[in-house]
Amino acid sequence: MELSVVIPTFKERDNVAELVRRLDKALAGIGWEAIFVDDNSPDGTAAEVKSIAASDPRVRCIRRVGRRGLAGACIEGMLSSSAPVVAVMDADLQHDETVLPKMLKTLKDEGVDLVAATRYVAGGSADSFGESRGMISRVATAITHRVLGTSLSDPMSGFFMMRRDRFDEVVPRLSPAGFKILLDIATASDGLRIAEQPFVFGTRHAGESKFNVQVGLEFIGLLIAKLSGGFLDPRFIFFAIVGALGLVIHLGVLKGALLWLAFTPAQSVATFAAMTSNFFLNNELTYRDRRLKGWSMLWGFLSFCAICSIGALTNVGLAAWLFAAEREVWWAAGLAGALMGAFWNYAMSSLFVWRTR
Ligand SMILES: Nc1nc2c(ncn2[C@@H]2O[C@H](COP(=O)(O)OP(=O)(O)OP(=O)(O)O)[C@@H](O)[C@H]2O)c(=O)[nH]1
Ligand SMILES: [Mg+2]
Repeated sequence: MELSVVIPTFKERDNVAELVRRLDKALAGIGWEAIFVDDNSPDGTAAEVKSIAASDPRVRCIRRVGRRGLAGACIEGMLSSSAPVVAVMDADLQHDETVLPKMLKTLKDEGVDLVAATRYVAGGSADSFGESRGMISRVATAITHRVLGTSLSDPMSGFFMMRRDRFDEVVPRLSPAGFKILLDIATASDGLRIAEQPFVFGTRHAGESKFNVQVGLEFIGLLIAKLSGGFLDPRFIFFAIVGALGLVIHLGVLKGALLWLAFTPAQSVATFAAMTSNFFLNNELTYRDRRLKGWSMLWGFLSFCAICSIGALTNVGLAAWLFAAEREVWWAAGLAGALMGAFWNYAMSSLFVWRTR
């Protein structure tokens, strides 16, 4: 086994067979395996991979249940490899598999640790992007260069190959949240020797793109995390973004409720509104990779409420006391109470609701 090709999938059933066919052709003469990491796609992607794997031992499927996230899926796929070299590529056939042998050769012959496939050097192209999507990609690339100063010409490509021993070294520092695993690896490791391989970005074969606003938000989270030198975890940044939104909701509801209610009940209503929106947004964004669904979501919401009620007691108590003491400056009292609650909520819900470290 020379090469494991890790392919994260979400709703890619109709691309699987074609991708395996193309890998078989492109990697003739190389000992390879394809590891599909599927987040329990509702379209039956995992079943499709397994039906191919049943007669082709080079194909494997890791089916993850109750978790979502591109970076986490790539990390798990790479961790399951025992080949000396691992590659990551998309399943939608936008990544040109015919450059894989060249990347492997560069890795072996030039003594580098990682070969990043790039659309943004001579010989590469991203013309298949539509106008607006192409613009978003170029702007994000420019911001990344300015903010992080990475040497990668295409930090967003998501198509790369690296030595597995170097991956094993860097993996404890990677974040499973987010979309941009290549950027994370390149910036998390010191002295990684990187080469680039131009490729022509193709058009999606079947299925739909997963690119959306949330992907953009996660990207911003990763940038801030990197800017802080790894001090701030992207998860904490998402929690802070949700918290800031919750604060806006809190103050808006408080202002409205004060039309009908006295301060203390109004602050309680505002707290409940912010708590509810925080739970759902955190479940979708901050803890997306461990998103609660169905009954566990209900259970999670109840325990989140229980944790938050203790936070809310201190919140309302502190705010009411400040409101009395500070001669009725409603927003300062509301803000102080909400902040107090927020710290408690983050620590406790990370531990007990979504059960992260
Ligand atoms: N396992 C897993 N794979 C994912 C997830 N989100 C996206 N993917 C896969 O990641 C790859 C890239 O996703 P795309 O939807 O093509 O997104 P993109 O390439 O950034 O955006 P486009 O340029 O619009 O195609 C595909 O193989 C997807 O199936 C996820 O949450 N979990
Ligand atoms: Mg794509």
